[in-house]
Amino acid sequence: MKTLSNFIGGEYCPPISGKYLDSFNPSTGKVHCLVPDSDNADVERAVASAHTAFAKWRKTTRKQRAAILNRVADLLEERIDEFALAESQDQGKPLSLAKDIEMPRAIDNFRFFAACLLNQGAHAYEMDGEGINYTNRLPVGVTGLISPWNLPLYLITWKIAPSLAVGNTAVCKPSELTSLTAYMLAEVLNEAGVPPGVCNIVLGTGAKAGAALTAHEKVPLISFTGGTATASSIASTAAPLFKKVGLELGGKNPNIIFADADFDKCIPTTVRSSFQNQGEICLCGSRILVEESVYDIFVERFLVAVKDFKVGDPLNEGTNMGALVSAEHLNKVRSYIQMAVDSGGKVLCGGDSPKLDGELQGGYFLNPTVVTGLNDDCRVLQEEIFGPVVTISTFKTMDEAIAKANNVRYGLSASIWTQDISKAHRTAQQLDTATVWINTWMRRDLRVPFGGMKDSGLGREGGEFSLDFYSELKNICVHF
Ligand code: TXE
Repeated sequence: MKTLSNFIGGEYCPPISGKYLDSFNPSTGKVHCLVPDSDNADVERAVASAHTAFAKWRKTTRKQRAAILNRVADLLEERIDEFALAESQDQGKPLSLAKDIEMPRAIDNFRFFAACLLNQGAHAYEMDGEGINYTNRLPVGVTGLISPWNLPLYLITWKIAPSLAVGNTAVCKPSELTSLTAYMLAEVLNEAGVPPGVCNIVLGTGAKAGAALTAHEKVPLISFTGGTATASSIASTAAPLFKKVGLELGGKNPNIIFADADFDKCIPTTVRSSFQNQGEICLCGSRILVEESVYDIFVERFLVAVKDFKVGDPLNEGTNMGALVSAEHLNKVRSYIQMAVDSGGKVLCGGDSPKLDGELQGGYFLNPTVVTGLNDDCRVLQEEIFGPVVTISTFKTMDEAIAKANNVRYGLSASIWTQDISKAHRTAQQLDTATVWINTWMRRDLRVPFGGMKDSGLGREGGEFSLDFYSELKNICVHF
């Protein structure tokens, strides 16, 4: 069993209190590493280290910073198998998903923001021959980066790369449930030449380490990805301190399937958008809305495809879905299935756990679950379940589909399936979500604005939007 430590000032250090938390392998239910239960004192040390390092790091050239970020990417790539295995064992996700999609995306985060940095220009505003304004991006200082457990390395690197690129230093607080790959990243950062103190990692709970970081007066920016309730508490701490805050939160994303959809493409993608990573992705399409005239055929074909989506040992090549992240989360997801039954819903498949052998019997597995027959205002269709549970309901017209899609407090993403291009655009324009995919799902381009409307978040990140968020814009006006 591994005992993890914090990473402060370029060194691994145990929590000052000497206390640790158990971290479980979700596919066996056994403790597989001990995570520091860091508190105020550790955060204080990390912020002090980041603060000292900022003075030098902010003065490095863009070329120097880009070279270091690219080196991080290269070293991660060399160790991709090791990182993918650790991520799978720590989070429960299929090894193939970690290796083929998430680790490459984590690596891309570093390469992408290194390139962004080298390519960025400055805006200038001429004043009719009288003078000119030009606008600089300055680093903000020590950034607090708080990330969740569903895509651990991918989401923490999505924050570290742009923050460091701009010239900030960072104190990262990964989820206490999945700290292993962030801990391993520390070694890569050192080896790549990230100077001591530029990127610190404090492990522990949100209530202690996360809250201390959020409240710290020397941390002027907080980037948070996680649940809406936590975000509300972070926002209320940060607002009176006038911190910059970026919040990427949950979703209750609709998949709108019109009668003319190309089912050969729509069905497999909708199965993935429902159940990839055990449904533990904020972008999962958890509400499937199908045009009434094709409802029966859609459900029939969807169920056939879901039966082929294999749940089991995350380390097996052919596994599509692994274990949920924790026993507590599994219970939460099960409680929504029970709620669906109690509310008169019909469970068409799933709802139970697969029968697995050996050590896997202790894992937090759940079969992909499809529910129909619920009203739109039922909590199962309103709240983020964040597990392998989708509902299917019907609509008759485009307006009804849009009204149903928008009838939730969330506004993260949506998918639309139709071969009628103008209907697709008209629908997309009217959806209250920050991202709309047409005839696809989760096709990411790191340049585009990413974030959420309504209760799905505040602000946008990605490309130039990240560079803006992680910096202060300064305008300089020159009179001719
Ligand atoms: O996340 P939390 P939880 C949703 C999903 C899930 C629900 C709750 O619906 O079921 O949120 O998940 C840290 N101050 N998403 O409770 O608590 C915490 O330690 C500062 C959607 O596990 O939001 C972790 O590092 N930090 C989502 C991070 O916040 C605090 C991904 C996220 O944990 C803190 C995950 C505090 N007071 C869950 N309390 C997405 N958008 O993808 C906790 N943290």
